[in-house]
This record gives sequence, structure tokens and C-alpha cells, in this order.
Amino acid sequence: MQLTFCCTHTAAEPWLAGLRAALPEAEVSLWAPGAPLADHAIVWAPPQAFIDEQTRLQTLFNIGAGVDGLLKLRLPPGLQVVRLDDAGMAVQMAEYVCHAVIRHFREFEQYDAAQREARWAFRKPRRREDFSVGLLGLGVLGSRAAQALRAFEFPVLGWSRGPKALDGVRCHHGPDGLHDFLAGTQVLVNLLPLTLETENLLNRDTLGRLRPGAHVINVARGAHLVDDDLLALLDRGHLAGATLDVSRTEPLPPEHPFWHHPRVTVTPHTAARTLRDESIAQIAGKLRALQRGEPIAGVVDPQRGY
Ligand code: NDP
Ligand code: OXD
Repeated sequence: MQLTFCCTHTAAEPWLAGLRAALPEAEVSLWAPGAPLADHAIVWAPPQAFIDEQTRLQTLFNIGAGVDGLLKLRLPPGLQVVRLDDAGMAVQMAEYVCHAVIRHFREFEQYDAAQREARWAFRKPRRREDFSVGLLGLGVLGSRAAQALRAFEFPVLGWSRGPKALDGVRCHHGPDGLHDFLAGTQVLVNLLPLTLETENLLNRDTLGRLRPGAHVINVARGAHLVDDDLLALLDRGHLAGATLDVSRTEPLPPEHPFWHHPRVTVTPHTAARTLRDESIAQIAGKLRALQRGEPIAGVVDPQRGY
């Protein structure tokens, strides 16, 4: 079995060493233009030239959960795309989401401000039952975040494409379920894949339907959010704050108003990082399953876009 590695913005050597150790039966090499043809590839943001040259590939293993970038390339029909499912990302995402929700709920920003003024100032406890958290996307990451939020006894709502049943979560689905979901949400967490259907979904209309004083946490993709609509709703007071891990252009340009907005928190696309050892173990397990002719998880449906 020939494996090729083509991941931009990634130090290749530790991945190559890990893949060789996990799959001693495979020949693993770093792709360069003109390289021999491989059977399977491990990729992140490969150039179109890689796809055009590697005409024997059966599978592209994406070393991330989101495949929106990969699906923008011209891929030959029949080339299977497999994403990471969890591989250590779900618990990181649950940490990030719970931290952001609890920071708003317990008003830690106000305590930080009080400390800067040496002020010993209590804030009135908020009612947990009023602080409902709505998760857009109840997949691998969304369902793990829902479970973690339930452990803190927040009311949790979720929205997915098809119907779902998750313990303790008020589940909505499809376009018809969106308005009720939004109307019941105090903190909106976006964990949708970026597809034709979900692009620009967080806009003036949808965000305007959230409860007054709502917070928005975007941990999925920047192109889900219409930046100017978020800013207008923050400045009008309908939204109380936003935590943004992703942006339309990454890195977020220095002149972007999100950097200095008093009610926006920006982090550098770090909510759930790809973990090398866990990812290699998952990819090796899937390659072996494919060789045995067994089904694997995380196969992307190009029609749905995730
Ligand atoms: P999954 O594919 O497991 O879950 C996607 C969820 O979104 C599913 O519940 C799906 O519904 C729902 N969904 C998709 N399209 C629609 C739609 N049109 N309407 C309603 N619901 C929809 O993905 P993951 O949970 O693994 O990852 C989610 C995203 O998180 C990734 O695509 C990526 O963009 C982002 N991400 C961000 C990271 C970061 O560090 N900021 C790190 C990793 C991922 P259904 O269940 O019915 O199919
Ligand atoms: C991913 C990401 O999709 O890092 O895995 O955003």
C-alpha cells in the first residue's frame, strides 16, 4: 500500500514518522510534484495540482473535521473523502464551549473589570433555567458539547438536518424547526459544517430571532456568519456578546472591527486542534478496516457537503 502525505501549514516529519510506525506494511512518502502515484492520501488544504496528478487515489483522509475547503477542489468522482471524527477534538470543543458559556453566565468579564478598579462587587446570580444554550449542529462535536453543558444543568436545545434524540436535549431539525430553536435560545453555539445550505446562516434575520441579550459563539466556520449583521445587532443591544474562534479570512485581518469590539472575544481557530497521535491511530484503523472490506465512519457525502 502506497500512502502520500500532502498537508499545507503542517510540519510533515513527525506525521511521516508516526504513520510509518502505525502502518509498517505501508510505504509512506511526502508528496512533491511528479511523485509516484499512491493509493491513499493524508491531506490538509492540498493544491489542485496534487489531485490532478495523483490519479490512482482511492481515499483522501482529511486531518480535520471540516471538509469545506477540500470539497472546493475538483475531485474525481469515486474518490472517497474521509474526515476525522472526534480523534480527541470533541472533548476540546466541549471545554471551549463550556468555558465560553460559563464566562457569560457567571459574568467573569464584569469581575475582571471590577478587579482592574480594585472593586469588591458581587453580581446577582442569574437563573440557570433562563440561560438556554442552543447548538446548531448535533454531530460528533455538537452532541459532545451538549452532553458537557447538560452536566452543568443548562437547558440545552439542538438543531440538526434530520431528526435526532439526545438525552436531555430539546431537539429541532430542518428549516421548519429553526425558528422555534432560535426563539428559545439565549446562547447560540454554531457547530455546523460549512455547506451551500449553511453559509451565511448567522445573519440579521436569524440572530435577530434570538432572545434579547443573547450571546453568539461561533466555533465552526467564519463564512457561516455575516460579520456586519452581528456588529449591528451588538451595537443595537439586541446581542450582549460574541465569542468567535473562526473568521471569514484567517488570520483575522488587523483592521477588522472584531479585534477591538468591547463585547467580542476573538481566538485564533483553536477551539479543537487536530491531535497528531490520535489522528494517526484513527486513520491507520480506518485503512485497515478498508482493506478488510469493512465500512468506516466519517465518510463524506459530497452531495450534502459534509
Ligand atoms: P458532523 O458532520 O459530525 O456534524 C454536523 C452536524 O450539523 C450534524 O448534526 C448535521 O445534521 C448538522 N447539519 C449539517 N447541515 C445542516 C443543515 N443544512 N441544517 C441543519 N443541520 C445541519 O460534524 P462535526 O461535529 O465533527 O464538526 C462540525 C464542524 O465543526 C466542522 O464541519 C468544522 O467546520 C467545525 N470545526 C471547528 C473546529 C475549530 O477548532 N473551530 C475544529 C473542528 C471542527 P445531521 O445530524 O442531521 O446530519
Ligand atoms: C477542523 C478544523 O475542521 O480544525 O478540524 O476546523
